[in-house]
Amino acid sequence: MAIQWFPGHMHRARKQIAELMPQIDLVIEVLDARLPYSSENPLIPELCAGKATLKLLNKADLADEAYTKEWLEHFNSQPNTRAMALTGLDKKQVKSITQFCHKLLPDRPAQKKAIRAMILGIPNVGKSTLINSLAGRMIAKAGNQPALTRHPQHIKIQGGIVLSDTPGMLWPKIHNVASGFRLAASGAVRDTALDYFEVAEYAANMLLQLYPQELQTRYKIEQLPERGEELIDLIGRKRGCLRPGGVVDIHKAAEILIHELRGGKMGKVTYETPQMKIDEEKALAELALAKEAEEKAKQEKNRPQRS
Ligand SMILES: Nc1nc2c(ncn2[C@@H]2O[C@H](COP(=O)(O)OP(=O)(O)OP(=O)(O)O)[C@@H](O)[C@H]2O)c(=O)[nH]1
Ligand SMILES: [Mg+2]
Repeated sequence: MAIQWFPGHMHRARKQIAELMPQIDLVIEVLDARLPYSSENPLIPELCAGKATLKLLNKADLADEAYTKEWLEHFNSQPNTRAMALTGLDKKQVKSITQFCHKLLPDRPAQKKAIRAMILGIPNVGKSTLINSLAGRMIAKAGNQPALTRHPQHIKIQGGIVLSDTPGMLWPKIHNVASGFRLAASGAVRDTALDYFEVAEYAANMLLQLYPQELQTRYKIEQLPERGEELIDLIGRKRGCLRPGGVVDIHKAAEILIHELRGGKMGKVTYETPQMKIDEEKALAELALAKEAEEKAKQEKNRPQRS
């Protein structure tokens, strides 16, 4: 089942962001460094209409450094955009954001008027934490739970910048099924809105493909299975998640895998690479074309025949 989570408060947030946008000089889009492609909100280009954008690849402490480097090159080659990777909990790293903001708006007269920047991003990606690190005090509510911030909030920070914190936002339809699973695995979707086993199965397959050694070390497995489903079963056995009769409690095992992945227990793990983005977008475009052709053929078939 595809992942979808776009509750009422996100609809409201979308409207509020659109209303505030004319007063904004700069957009700071916070991405998750582990999934920079899937955490890019497709509503943002339309909401921001050509404003200068700073892409922050946050939670870099949890991501694979080599892939983060590749992703930064990818984003920095886009027009009117700068990207940087950081750990929002690290106040020293966060301080460099203000310099980046000034670099993106070089024509703005320095001390005259504060830069008005809006922080946007998916739920639980670390927007409020960044604001708190920048402000040097707990000013925005932050915590490990998606949809904690419910209303936009404006905060003046040092360096001539006023920041708006906004509620985390997903989008009405996540077309790429794999992206939906990565978002869910990262913690961007309320747990009540997802099937843990399906998400864990996706994550297990992803780890088998990209991080087999880390899996072997973490779960002390000599011979890895081929399929995610078998891996979850094996983790369940290793961790004693057994129901009466020796049957593995796969939901418990799935929970262990997801929590340990989110908590960085397997080391620095990136869920997707720039090459995966290219391949998946190509496959999605082909699928859309095939659907369109099928639709056309159907219409042709149903068109009344002229005699
Ligand atoms: N490991 C790690 N955790 C982080 C980082 N930044 C934030 N977090 C954690 O991520 C969780 C979510 O942080 P928030 O700042 O509340 O996220 P948010 O984007 O404001 O979330 P919503 O308001 O729910 O959309 C918290 O538990 C933070 O401590 C980071 O760079 N690295
Ligand atoms: Mg928040």
